[in-house]
Amino acid sequence: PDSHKRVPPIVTQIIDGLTTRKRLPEDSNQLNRSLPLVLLYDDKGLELFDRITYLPEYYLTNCEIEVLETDIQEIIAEIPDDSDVIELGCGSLRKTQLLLEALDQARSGVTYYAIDVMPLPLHESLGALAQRFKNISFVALCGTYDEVLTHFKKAARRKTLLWLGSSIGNYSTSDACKFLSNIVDRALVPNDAIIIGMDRKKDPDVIMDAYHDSEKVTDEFELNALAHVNNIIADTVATLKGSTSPEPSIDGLFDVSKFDYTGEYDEVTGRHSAYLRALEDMVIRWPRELLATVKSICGSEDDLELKQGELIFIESSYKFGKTAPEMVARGSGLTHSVEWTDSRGFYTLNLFRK
Ligand code: AVI
Repeated sequence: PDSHKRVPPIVTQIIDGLTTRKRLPEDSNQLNRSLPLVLLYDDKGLELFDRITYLPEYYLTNCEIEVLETDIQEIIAEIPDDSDVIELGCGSLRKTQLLLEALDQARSGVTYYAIDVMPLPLHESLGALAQRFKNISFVALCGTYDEVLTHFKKAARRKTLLWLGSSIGNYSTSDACKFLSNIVDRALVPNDAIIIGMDRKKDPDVIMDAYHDSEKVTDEFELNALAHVNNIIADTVATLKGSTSPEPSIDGLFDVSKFDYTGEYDEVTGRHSAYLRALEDMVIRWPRELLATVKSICGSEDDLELKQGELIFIESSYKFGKTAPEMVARGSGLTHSVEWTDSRGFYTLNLFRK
């Protein structure tokens, strides 16, 4: 009867998102089932996202690299000797290398901290970099930002946080401000800096192409969230049953082949929304071991019924207007001090100070 107590939080979030239809931020009428964004980033998802960053249509990465290449001297002028550079969510480090190369030549005593929730990619990529740069010390910190960042407030050294890749766009502006305020309070002292990559609003066709590439890597990336759900559910059921490896008879919740990926861009809010769409009517039965949890979350043990065409919301990717950096600054206790842009004005790097 109390088995739901042993159910991991991600499973309760999955059940809650699938059983209740919620309003998207800034959307007055659309109610959707949803899945948590983190489901996009298992090992397979990280690999697919890395492939996305090399696609010709996914201009964000190339624009960020262009800004880093063009304005690198101005950028590193903001980062003093003997200071800490702390990157939130480091992924493949392809872009960070540009910054590190310049710092390695022009500065002494800089320590680069990479913070990520995923231990493996973090150590692999950092090890190689640490070999190359002789004037920079490297530290990999694995954990949530909350766990890790508090440690920095006490340090006497100046700090520059990096939040690149327009990851801020995966949050609504109010959630981004909450996230940043928390970081500002926990980790920064006056004059510390944070550099944030922000993708700009632009021709909707360019944005739609970036999220609907011709090789369909994005489709694979978004649909992989369903396979990830299946793995999590199968593992949880196996654990609840007390067996060591998931039974082959339990393959999770979804038949992934019965879904496709669809997305839409709204020019007014600047939001690209990604959804997983049911290709036919389906009835999804909850595993017996999870029924108590399902009931405690939504009040019934009913099967999950999806109608053909029904959408499960998975990801927002916001694009920002010209005044957005000021709004972000105001909402999170920072001042916006510099903006660097690529030649097409597609993408900006923004320096904020506490
Ligand atoms: C990680 N994040 C900023 C990417 C984005 O553009 O929202 C993830 C992504 N989703 C689809 N393509 C890339």
